[in-house]
Amino acid sequence: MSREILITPSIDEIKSLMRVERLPHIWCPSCGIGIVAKAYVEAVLRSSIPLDKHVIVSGIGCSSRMPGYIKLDGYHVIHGRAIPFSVGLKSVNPELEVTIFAGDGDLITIGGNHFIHSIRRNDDINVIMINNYIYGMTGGQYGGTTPPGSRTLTSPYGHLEHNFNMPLLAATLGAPYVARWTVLHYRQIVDTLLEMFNVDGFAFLEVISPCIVYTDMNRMESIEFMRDLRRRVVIDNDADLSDLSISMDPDTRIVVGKFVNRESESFQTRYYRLIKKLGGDLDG
Ligand SMILES: Cc1ncc(C[n+]2csc(CCOP(=O)(O)OP(=O)(O)O)c2C)c(N)n1
Repeated sequence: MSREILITPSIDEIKSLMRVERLPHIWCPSCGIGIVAKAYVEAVLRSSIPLDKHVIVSGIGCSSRMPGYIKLDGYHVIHGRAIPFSVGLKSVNPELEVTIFAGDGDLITIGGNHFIHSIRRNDDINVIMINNYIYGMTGGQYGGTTPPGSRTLTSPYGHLEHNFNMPLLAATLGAPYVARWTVLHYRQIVDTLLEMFNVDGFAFLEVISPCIVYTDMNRMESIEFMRDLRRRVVIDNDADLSDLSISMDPDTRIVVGKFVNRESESFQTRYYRLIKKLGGDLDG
């Protein structure tokens, strides 16, 4: 049972968990990643889990620079491979609360195969996917979440492919916890993370975030992207998941909320029960 602290941490408490000596950070002005960083730090400080049990894992990309700025044990591994690394970490250290920060390119484009199999197994990890619709760090190539019609470095005349509807994909594969917010929803992100820490299984959060590379190529200012988000966003926890695709069409809604929260025993819980039944010594 969770015993979260209800009081918002002070700025000094937040700073105590940031590697302030590494500032300035690499994120561009108007990037949304820092908002998610602060929300995560707040959730960690308010969680009932000791700081030395929280671990951050990331692959490669702007979003994946997160472990460099947060004063917790962190691992910056190879591109697209944050999930298998985390599964190993969690499987041999089941007391850890492992959270992945990934870009959409890292998680579902280069790393898509790991995503589907980890949800199938129901690994006990938290996955935050910061969706800026492109591979940001390398200059804006399209990936699995790029909305059709978007201009990117590799689709200068408009992207011809469809994008993944991530909450639908995660829920269909069986993830016990699935949510989507935007960087406009700081409070909801904190609240969702606190719930994710208590899930025994794959907890997935998509956060839609502006990227200056993407907005430039689509001939808008990042602030317009944010205004567009604010205008189009609808909170609907009971939404029909097939209705959650993200489109460039300004007349369509972008649905956010907590869509799935159900019990489903994780692989690690099943694994340790088996070890116990076999009389195994976890250290041997
Ligand atoms: C195996 C491999 N392929 C390609 C790259 C080059 N690369 C570095 S960062 C990056 C893009 C990351 O994009 P995303 O995961 O969406 O994160 P963002 O930068 O947008 O936050 C790519 C393709 C790499 N480092 N390793």
